[in-house]
Amino acid sequence: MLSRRLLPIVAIATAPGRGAVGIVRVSGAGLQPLIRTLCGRNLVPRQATLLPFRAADGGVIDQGLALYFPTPHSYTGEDVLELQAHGGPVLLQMLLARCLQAGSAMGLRLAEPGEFTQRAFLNGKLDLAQAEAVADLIDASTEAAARSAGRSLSGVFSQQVQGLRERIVRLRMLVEATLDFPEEDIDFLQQAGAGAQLQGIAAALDTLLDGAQQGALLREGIRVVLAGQPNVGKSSLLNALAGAELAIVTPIPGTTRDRVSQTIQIEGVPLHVIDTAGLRNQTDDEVERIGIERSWHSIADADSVLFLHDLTRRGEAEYEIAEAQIAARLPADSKVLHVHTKHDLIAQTPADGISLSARTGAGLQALRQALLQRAGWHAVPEGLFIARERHVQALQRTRDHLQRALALGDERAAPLELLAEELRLAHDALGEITGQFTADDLLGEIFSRFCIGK
Ligand SMILES: Nc1nc2c(ncn2[C@@H]2O[C@H](COP(=O)(O)OP(=O)(O)OP(=O)(O)O)[C@@H](O)[C@H]2O)c(=O)[nH]1
Ligand SMILES: [Mg+2]
Repeated sequence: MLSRRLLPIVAIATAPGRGAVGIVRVSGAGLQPLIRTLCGRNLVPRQATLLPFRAADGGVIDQGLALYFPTPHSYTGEDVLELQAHGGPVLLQMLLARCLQAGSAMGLRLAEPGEFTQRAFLNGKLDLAQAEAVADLIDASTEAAARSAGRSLSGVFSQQVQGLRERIVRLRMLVEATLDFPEEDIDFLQQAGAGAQLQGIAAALDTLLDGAQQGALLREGIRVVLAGQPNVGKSSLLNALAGAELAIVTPIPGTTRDRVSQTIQIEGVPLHVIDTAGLRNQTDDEVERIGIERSWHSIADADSVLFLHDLTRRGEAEYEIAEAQIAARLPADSKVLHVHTKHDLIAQTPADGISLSARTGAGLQALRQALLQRAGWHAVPEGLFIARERHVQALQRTRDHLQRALALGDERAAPLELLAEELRLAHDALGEITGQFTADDLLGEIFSRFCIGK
């Protein structure tokens, strides 16, 4: 189902900046005339040819490799031309401009972000979850995320979604056949094992949802905010977790003003740690006041808030009052993890929360594990795939419809139409993941987040 009416597109496919090689990529229908203009000859499909890239006046812009992938055996499914030149930004802009000029008669234009991959999707080269995995592979911030994006791209996730959809289709056919022939009754469904099938599907969906939640964690990571009074050791903890001197540490309360953030990883899960200005009510310093305001914004956005308490100041009246004031303003308990700092100075610790020392590193490992556990991460099963929040939500909706279908199955008097409808909705929700049932505006949003040239 090649969409012939799409005009050809062109973009620089390599990252901006200087490099050994830079690639300009063209995709569209009927690229041969353009190839003859740019390369001065026809190209043998899928064979690298060293040749000069010609300017309009016949001069040579650069010498490099040209590659031609005729439809349908290309990334996009259309004709694709790749010009591999030297990786200079000015040179690549010249080559791009030359392509646009040579292709103007055929309507060649600059590609939008993600447009090559969007065409691959439209031409059935990739499904939507695989197309998203392309972007996730490029954006992966840890090795584990990159590996699982690779697995999603190769179709591991899509196949599981597809397998479940097929099982739901078979069940729907059974239910709808019963609807069409009212003389068949519910007993017919029972004899055909519909209930057991539905239970099997629901169980498989739960496993897939769990995998997708893990995959989404790998992709999105966890936002952790370090919060507490001035001088409790927030910046020291950030530095200890990151293993680098990122934030300034001094004995002066109110050292940190701006947010300092760093992405580290625990077992491959990206952890976005944000150090904030110490929270206090009174300050004459305008900069610190703004910093504190930002701290509260960061806290509101966090997945997890580490509320740091200074063991050396426990019991001081003024300190305890301020602690209570902060506690009252923090979000729901489930988000907050209590951390007692400077354990190297004070051996005795409260029973709740985690005690640690940024100075010696004691307790850091327990903190890392607690963060992973709170985020719902469990031991990495082999064959993990990357997933997005969008996928998790679609799977949750599928699960809701399946649960409702199960409940209807238990009620003998429930109308079959309702069961059929829940199964249809479950089927559609699954189809959103791979793109069978996806609104155009959602597609636009997904692809617009890609980089140009992909
Ligand atoms: N002994 C000991 N001292 C620590 C530890 N963590 C922090 N400190 C000291 O406590 C003081 C304050 O540390 P910071 O990390 O700057 O505290 P902060 O919470 O970022 O402070 P503000 O940025 O002012 O809000 C510094 O003198 C640190 O050296 C620790 O684990 N053990
Ligand atoms: Mg600080």
